[in-house]
Order: sequence, then structure tokens, then C-alpha cells
Amino acid sequence: MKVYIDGKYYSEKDAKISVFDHGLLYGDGVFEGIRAYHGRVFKLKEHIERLYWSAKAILLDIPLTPAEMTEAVLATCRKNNCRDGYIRLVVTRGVGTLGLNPNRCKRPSVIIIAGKIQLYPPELYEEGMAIVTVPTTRNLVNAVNPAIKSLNYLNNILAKIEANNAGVEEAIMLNQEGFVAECTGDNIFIVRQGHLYTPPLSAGALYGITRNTVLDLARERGLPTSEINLTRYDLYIADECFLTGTGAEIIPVTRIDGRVIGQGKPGPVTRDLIQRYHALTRVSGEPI
Ligand code: PXG
Repeated sequence: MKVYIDGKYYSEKDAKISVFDHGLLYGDGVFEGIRAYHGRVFKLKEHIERLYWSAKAILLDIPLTPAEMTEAVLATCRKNNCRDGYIRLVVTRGVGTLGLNPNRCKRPSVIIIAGKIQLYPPELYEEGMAIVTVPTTRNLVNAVNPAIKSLNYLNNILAKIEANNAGVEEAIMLNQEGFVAECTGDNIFIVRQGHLYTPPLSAGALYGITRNTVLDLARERGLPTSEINLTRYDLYIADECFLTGTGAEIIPVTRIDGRVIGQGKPGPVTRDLIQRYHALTRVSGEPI
């Protein structure tokens, strides 16, 4: 594997950054997780756009234009013969001093890794997944806003550990008001009486690209959609529930906090959206 760092390619062994990089010292940086399918990078424009939004929010000047960044991602895929895979794009604040002041960091570093994704076990896509609500709440929107895809994922990692401790793969995180925000690396949806619901972004969630794609696919299919605050009660009485993310795609949820959701198996709307999503990944994306 060849890893892109600041315009050069390095072998996996030599792909290293400084211990003085504030990305490491303080989690000061931003990232994206992108998928390639069949020789095309899916939703590349949207991922690049979100990367620059995240960077803008933390006052980080990315040393490449969005067009140069797009080309760097595609070039890294070509270099690695990556046709189906997972692309991790990271921009760190760069090398600085041991103080947290970012103005000591001269130049942000850009890292692009074109590798493989580790998905949820395949049987969970067939049978559905059990998830639980965890005590760790989503970050406040007036702190590090959860809309920023920053290198500071410790809050989500704590929630993931709490899910693992409960014997499940994913956690539902509530916001400070007690409404459902999202999961640790996925957005959440429910279906009830022929209507699709997902929490509004203001509940404290990442502006998920798969979330947007699913809302589009649902509208195309004539399924009414609403972005409204959801409580745990709303999840429990749903007919169907699923999670969306670049890595997970669309994964059915059939048990929440010990309550069986709907019929206890992936429902018809979820299965239809999964098919539509796969169909879209087969035909769209930026050619590598
Ligand atoms: N919420 C959070 C907190 C995320 O990190 C999503 C929602 C889904 O967003 P997208 O734009 O991907 O639909 C994410 C994204 C991984 C992995 O390795 C995680 C994500 C994406 C790709 C891989 O766990 N999270």
C-alpha cells in the first residue's frame, strides 16, 4: 500500500507523521471516510465539501484547493489499484510545539489512505442488529459541534465501548435534552406507518452523506420523510429501524434496549432502500 502524505507517497512502513503533530497531541484536525465501488469514488464531491466545512469550522486552512484534493484522492486510488475500498482522508493541524496554541503549527498535513473497510458481520445485514442506548451523550452543539468530523472522536469511542460492554455493536447516543441524536459512526432512521423519520441535524448529528442519499432515495420511491426529534419511545414503537453510514451503508436494526422492533427482522422498506442504495453505488461516483 502507498500512503499519500503531503504530496508524496510512502510505503505503509514509512508512512509516519511527527509526534509533535497537533493531530496526535490534541486531536486537532478533521477527516473523512469515503468508499470506492467498481472503480468509482462514491459521493466524492460531497465528502470533499464536508471536509472543507469541518476545516472551516475549526479555522484550519487546508493547503490544497478542493479540486487539488479531489485529484489527490483519485491519484491515491490509482496508485493503489483501489477499485473497491475505503479511503481515509485526514488533515491535521500539523507540526507545532507542546503548547496547544495552533498558531505555532506552520502547515497542516494531508494524509490519504486507500485501504479496505471492515464492515459489520454480513449476517447482521440479513438478520438485523441489536443496539442499545448508552449513558455517554452526544457532544453539545455549542462545544465541539458533532457536525464537525474532527479527529476528536473520544466521545463516540466511549459510547462504542459502552455498547461493546453491553454485548452489542453499536450505541444510540442521545443529546443533552434526551432526544435521539445518532449512533457512534452512523445516522439513525425509523419507519412507522409508511413514513420515514430521522432526527434533525440540530439534534446533534453528523451531516451524514449516506443519510442524505437515503432521504433522496426515499423521496424518489414516494415515501414521505420527516426530520423531527425522536425519543427512545419513538424508536421502540417503530415498524422498522436502520442505521446509515459510508462504512455500514444501510444496516437493519431489530432490537433496541431489549425491545424487539417491528417483526424482529429487516422490514420491507429497509430492504427496498438497501437494494436501491446498492444499485446507486453500482452506477454513480467519480471515475478513478
Ligand atoms: N455519524 C458519525 C458520528 C459518523 O462518524 C456517520 C454518522 C455517517 O456519515 P456518512 O457521511 O458516512 O454517511 C459517521 C461516519 C468507520 C467509519 O470506520 C465511520 C464513518 C464513516 C466511514 C467509516 O467506523 N462514520
